[in-house]
Amino acid sequence: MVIKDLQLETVVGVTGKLPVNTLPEIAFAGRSNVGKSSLINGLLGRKSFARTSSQPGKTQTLNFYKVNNELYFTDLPGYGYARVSMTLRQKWGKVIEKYLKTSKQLRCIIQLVDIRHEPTKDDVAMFEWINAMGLKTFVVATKADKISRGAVKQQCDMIRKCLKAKADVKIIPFSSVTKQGAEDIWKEITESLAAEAAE
Ligand SMILES: Nc1nc2c(ncn2[C@@H]2O[C@H](COP(=O)(O)OP(=O)(O)OP(=O)(O)O)[C@@H](O)[C@H]2O)c(=O)[nH]1
Ligand SMILES: [Mg+2]
Repeated sequence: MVIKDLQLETVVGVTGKLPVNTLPEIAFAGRSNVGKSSLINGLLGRKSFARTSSQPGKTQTLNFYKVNNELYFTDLPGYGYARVSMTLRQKWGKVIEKYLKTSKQLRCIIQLVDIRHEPTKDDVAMFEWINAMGLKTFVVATKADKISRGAVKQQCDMIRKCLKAKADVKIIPFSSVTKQGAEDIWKEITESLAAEAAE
């Protein structure tokens, strides 16, 4: 997709009101520091449009990025960030859950996991929840530049097994450094938008 227009349109905090959008939404879920904001930048061909940080917990709001007046990317706060107080974590969890449950425009949730490690308990729980809700999903294994090329397939197989992802769920390795995987991810996004339009 050629990116002509980009806007951070809505920012929702823990007590904020969720927007009622008319364009389709694609959400990015994953634990803190896994690379959600970096993936968004990679897909949009921008260096630092979505704010990233080496410190976990950078994204503390739901950010709706409007792309070409065609769709939204929803950048979600990361889960599993221990240094945020329990109360705040619970509040975030509630806002995220409310969004994923009530958005009428959500077409797909991209589940991010770190390609180097076994998915955490939170990753598994999130993935199970997405599937139980019947939402369309696929997995992006981030930071692929940090392992050898030969290890990529092996790690993706390990991730599939841990998440108990069915054979038709894609697991796409991605690197925000080399941008490997960006095209395949865009293809999945475009397909999930087209699937809805055809219904
Ligand atoms: N080498 C490498 N580093 C990456 C990659 N993706 C993200 N990072 C680094 O990982 C750190 C966290 O990235 P973010 O994109 O801010 O992660 P996030 O999931 O948005 O984190 P929160 O907003 O805290 O939930 C940053 O230092 C990034 O530069 C990647 O593909 N390769
Ligand atoms: Mg972020």
